[in-house]
Amino acid sequence: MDPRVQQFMAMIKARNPGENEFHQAVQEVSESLIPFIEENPKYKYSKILERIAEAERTIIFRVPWLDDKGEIQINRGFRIEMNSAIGPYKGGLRFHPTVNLGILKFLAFEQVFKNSLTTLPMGGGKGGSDFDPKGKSDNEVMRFCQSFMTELFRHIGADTDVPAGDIGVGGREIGYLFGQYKRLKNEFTGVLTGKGIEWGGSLIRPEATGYGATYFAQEMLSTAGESIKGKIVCISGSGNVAQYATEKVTQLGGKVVTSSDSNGFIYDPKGIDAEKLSFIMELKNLRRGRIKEYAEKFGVEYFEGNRPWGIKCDIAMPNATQNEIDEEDARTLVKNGCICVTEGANMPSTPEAVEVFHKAKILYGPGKAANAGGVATSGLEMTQNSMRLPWSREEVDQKLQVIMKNIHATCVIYGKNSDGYINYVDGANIGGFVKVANAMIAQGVV
Ligand code: NDP
Ligand code: 2IT
Repeated sequence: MDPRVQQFMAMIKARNPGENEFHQAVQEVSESLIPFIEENPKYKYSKILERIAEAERTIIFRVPWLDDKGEIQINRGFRIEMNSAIGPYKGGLRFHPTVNLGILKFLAFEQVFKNSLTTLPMGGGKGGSDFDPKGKSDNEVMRFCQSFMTELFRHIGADTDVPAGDIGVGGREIGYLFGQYKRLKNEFTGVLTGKGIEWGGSLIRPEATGYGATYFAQEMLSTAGESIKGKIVCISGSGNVAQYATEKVTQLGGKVVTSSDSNGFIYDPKGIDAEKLSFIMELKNLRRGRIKEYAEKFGVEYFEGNRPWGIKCDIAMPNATQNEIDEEDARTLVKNGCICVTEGANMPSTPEAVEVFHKAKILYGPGKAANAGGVATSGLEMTQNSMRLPWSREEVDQKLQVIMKNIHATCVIYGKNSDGYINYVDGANIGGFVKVANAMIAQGVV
């Protein structure tokens, strides 16, 4: 490891003990940025890297609620307000039993660079709770969301901090959170994104992360004279991002052969077409069941406790969670002829897996670039809310496509090596950094 990175990481680890995912995210970014900062000393003297790795504000709170049996339950709520140099804090809320401070800090840190890449005026933040929505009734989820917002509301606002969804937080949860915010503040504002279409939401926001990751894959493939048409695609996850990635890949002529949840994956060699996808949407979004049911319904194989990366594919789209592709999975993908990895999830590949992709010189689009379409469309929702005017589906989709093209172009500017290989990790990290860093310098020591 570069001794300068080693020294910086020793400081980060000492200040943030035990937060492994946060260390992982900061190390990846510092490996790209430290050489760049050496060449641009104004960032060094202003200690931008040291400042950017320290949250502006961290809020941790108790979330008590009553379950259906009348028993008191206690969860922990968080909001990490990471950086507001270029706009109000912006980023999702995750409700999952694995949520802790280190995971939300890694997500908030990534969000700063991702939001900058979108070109829209959004700072970075992330929040959530260790609450597990699985197996809870709608009423329990509502009472939890109301209690969560009863504390969070005093820290957020349309010009301060604008949360949205992430794992375990979809349209239902955003509805309950928004209702409680409005009641407490007596204000109807764009304080959350991912809202219902009848009450301030943007068309295409539910689709945007999965669509955007597919558009990004398209851009990467075009640099190699390739396209999605006719390609076999392995997708992990079966939630919001996975569903709409499956839809867009299929529309563009690719064949998605896998879908998964935390219990296992299904392999459908004929491809998950529109009809089968609507079964997944109903299964996951309404009945809240397990992906295993797909195998029973359509007579395909189900692999309990496994991830889909052993299935031969041209394109891999990890759309579930962090560190879901390890070194061995990456080797298997490359050995099986995979030419492109586009990350709908945040940090789904371990550092060792990323090294395998880079050594094999395949197209590798890291989450902060590839999945930025979701937050970009949240930014478009904020614009529509401020104007109090809705845009059509086509208009938003068009803007999303332009934004994904621009993010790709930024990655090429900052990530192209002398041999022509595009290192999208360096491209996204440096491309996302410059605007935030310049804004921080302009705003003084704050
Ligand atoms: P959802 O909650 O809608 O879906 C998550 C999916 O991933 C489910 O299939 C879930 O399975 C699976 N999953 C979650 N945790 C694990 C785990 N520990 N191991 C294996 N599988 C797991 O979330 P989203 O689709 O919104 O988010 C997916 C990823 O995309 C996350 O990394 C998120 O941060 C990222 N992302 C989301 C954006 C958005 O707009 N929603 C924007 C940008 C990135 P199960 O049902 O069994 O839990
Ligand atoms: O990781 C992400 O970018 C999100 N979960 C979406 C954030 C947002 O504010 O739309």
